[in-house]
Parts: sequence; C-alpha cells; structure tokens
Amino acid sequence: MNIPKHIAIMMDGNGRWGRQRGLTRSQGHYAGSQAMEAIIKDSIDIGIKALTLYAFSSENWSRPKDEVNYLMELPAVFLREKLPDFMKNNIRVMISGDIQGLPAHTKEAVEIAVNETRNNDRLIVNFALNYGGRNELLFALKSLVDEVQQAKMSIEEISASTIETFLYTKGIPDPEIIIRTGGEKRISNFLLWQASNSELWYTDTYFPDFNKELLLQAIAEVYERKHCQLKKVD
Ligand code: V07
Repeated sequence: MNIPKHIAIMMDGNGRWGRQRGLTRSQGHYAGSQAMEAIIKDSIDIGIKALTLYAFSSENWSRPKDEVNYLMELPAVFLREKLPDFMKNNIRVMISGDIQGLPAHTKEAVEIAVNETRNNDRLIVNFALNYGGRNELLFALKSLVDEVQQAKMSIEEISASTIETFLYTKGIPDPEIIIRTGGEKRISNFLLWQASNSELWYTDTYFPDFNKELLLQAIAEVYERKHCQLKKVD
C-alpha cells in the first residue's frame, strides 16, 4: 500500500471531550495536545513525511476570552517541552497562518522553533495557527500583484505553481488525506487551495481519543476508495 506523503488533521472535539467529562474546555485542549504528541510519533513510524495540524483557525478568536488565552499559551508550552525531542527525531516545524496576529511571546516561540528545525527532514509538522484558507489566498494574491506591479513577474508567468510559491505550504506536497475528528463534516476554511484533490475522512471520535489505530483505519479506508489519491503512482 502507498503511504500518504502528507496528511492534514482538523483536530476537532477537544472542548466537547472536556465538557463531557465534567472538565473545562481548556482541559480538553490539553488532552488534545497529548493525543497530538502521540500522532506525531505514530506518523514517523508509519513513514508519513508531512503532517498538517489545524491548531487554531482565524475564526477561533471569537471563542470565550479564557479559552483563547489558554490556547495561545499552548504553542510556547508545547515547544518548551518538545523542541529538544523534535531536534532528536529530525522533525521540522512549519507554521501555516498569520503569526503577526499572535501574542508576541507565542510568535517568538514558534519563530525560534521554525528556525531551529529548518534543516530537519524526517517529518514536517506544519501547525496551522491563526490560519484561514481565504486569508492565505488573499495574502498570496496581494504578494503576486505586488510582484507584477514591480515588474518582477509578468501576467503570462502566473500559473498554479507560481501561486503555490506564495502559500504557507510552499514546498509541501498537497495532502492526500484530510481527516476531521469530532463529528462535523465541513471544510471550515481549511487548506482551500491544497485540498483540491484530497480525500476527506471523518470520524465522530473527539480528537483526544484519536489514535494510531484510527489513523491507520483512515489510510486503509481511503486506499480502498476507487481512483483514490493513494493509488496514483508518481
Ligand atoms: C493546540 C492542542 C491540540 C488539539 C487542538 C487544539 C488545542 C499544539 C500547538 C502548537 C502550535 C504551534 C506550535 C507548536 C505547538 C497548539 C494551539 C492549540 C493554538 F509551533 N497544540 N496546540 N496550538 N491544541
């Protein structure tokens, strides 16, 4: 079976997982970060080369203030603990999203991680953080128009691959599979350009209960689909 090069996961249902157990939504997010850590290790074992994890969408700012504050602490807390492991395991951190809009200490922590791990090549962990698909395309369009205005590029030169050089995912192949946990079946402004040919796979399981077994199930089920992405040889 072909192993997907890139899997993207919408890690949904953390807050509901917490509430269901009489905990806070933030405690659910913490449980989600534990599940995420395990999935990163599992992805290496499986041989996946890139994992995009939807950690915080540009729409999530409208959540209760306490929850947003807690979520904004997670990147720095996570990296303080895990960056040495990422270096040891040859994992590269990338960020998709508008990091200018993050609290200064969060922005600094992710910038350090991106920079320190830039030469690692066993697995890319691409955190979608303050990410929105339309915003990504808007930024790309503005940069592209700027290049044309400055006569660095002609209109004739614009192609799908030139557009891709302006996306956060530059250099990462499109995800063969997009997984959404937590029962919803919407695209929710995630990877609008990159999802063009992706297989979508959904589970009602809340993200803190997502595990290697479900990840392997997703890959196996997608593989059984007719004409699926994974069957294409390259
Ligand atoms: C967040 C934990 C995972 C479940 C989904 C929501 C809550 C890890 C990060 C992170 C982000 C960037 C980075 C390193 C780690 C994170 C947020 C939420 C906002 F460089 N988990 N996690 N960021 N959750």
